[in-house]
Amino acid sequence: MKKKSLALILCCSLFFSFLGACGANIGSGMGDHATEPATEEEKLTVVGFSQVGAESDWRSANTESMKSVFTAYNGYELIFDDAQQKQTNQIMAIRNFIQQEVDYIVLAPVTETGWDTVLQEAHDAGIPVIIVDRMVDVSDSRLFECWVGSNFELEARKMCEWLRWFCVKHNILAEDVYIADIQGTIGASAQIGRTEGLQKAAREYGWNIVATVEGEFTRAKGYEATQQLLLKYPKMNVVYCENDNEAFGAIEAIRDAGKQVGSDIKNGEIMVLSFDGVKPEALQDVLDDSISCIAECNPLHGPRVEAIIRKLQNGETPQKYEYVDEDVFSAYEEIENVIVDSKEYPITLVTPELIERRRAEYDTGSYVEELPDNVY
Ligand code: GZL
Ligand code: ZN
Repeated sequence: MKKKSLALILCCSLFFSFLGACGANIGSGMGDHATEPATEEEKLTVVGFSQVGAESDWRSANTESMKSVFTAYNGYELIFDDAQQKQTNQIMAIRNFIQQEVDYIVLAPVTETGWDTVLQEAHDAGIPVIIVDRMVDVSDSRLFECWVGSNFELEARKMCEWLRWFCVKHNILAEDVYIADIQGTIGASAQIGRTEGLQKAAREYGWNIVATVEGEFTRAKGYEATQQLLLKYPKMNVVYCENDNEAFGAIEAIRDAGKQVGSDIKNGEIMVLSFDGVKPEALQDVLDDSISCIAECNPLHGPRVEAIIRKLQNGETPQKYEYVDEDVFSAYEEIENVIVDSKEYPITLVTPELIERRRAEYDTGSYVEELPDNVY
């Protein structure tokens, strides 16, 4: 008997120690012991992204670029928040990210000011913050790791150089140019830079700015603003829209008022200028001479932000400010480039082939920029 019971005890203890070794929950009266912690490579990097809203095609493409990169397949968990263009919602989202102890916070700030307090909270929580698109105006730039975005005033200066050359080539005198500026969201870096660039060029070249009105980067406001401008300023012959969605609204309002949209301002057409160039439809408008020139604003920040996070994870120091590459689109082959601060920027001629290529990229969501290799 003794031998048998001894053998039984021995094989039971062997059996239980075997179970314990493979982590099975053997109800040892110690309560459920934790499941195995995710091994290093399985642990996803959690990124909290506070996005401005969904006011424009640009914004949707920017969101798409981030979502297409920060996937579980790539080792990320993305917590996405749409702030409906309200800073209070963005501040709330950042505080939620801090509570959830995310690994990184990405902020696309709706306007430049009002971020010091909440970015200090993220800093104190030891969560790195990356700013994308517009700039934040904070007292201490250590409150964010880096920024990825556009040089908005440069976009405007390229646009205004194009307009200047267009006038030269078509013998249009500066005093015969009457421009209305339909601004983007007031206080957004894109609005500040695009408005400033136009103001400086108008002063330098002698153009008349008949009005500067708010357009909030939306089609509806672009339509509404243009309707009023047409009534108040019959001499207006250039509508400077600070993004494509405003331009789409302006084009519709000009046509609804029975006027002609186009670059032939000497013969009564009203020229529309715009920024972004994201959707194929915007480039089609350029080909149709409904929009005379678009200064591209590149929304593809996803791959660049991901490259920054990987550098931070590797203990490297990414460059503080990273400007994305941007084009200028026009249908006028007689203007091949513009010069700003003695640097030459080529003008990309819009053709049906370019539009088809852009449509294919856009429709298949492969609208992901090929990064210059210096970014990785
Ligand atoms: C520019 C971005 C602007 C776009 C608009 O980087 O902030 O906001 O030009 C968007 O289309 O709404
Ligand atoms: Zn011409």
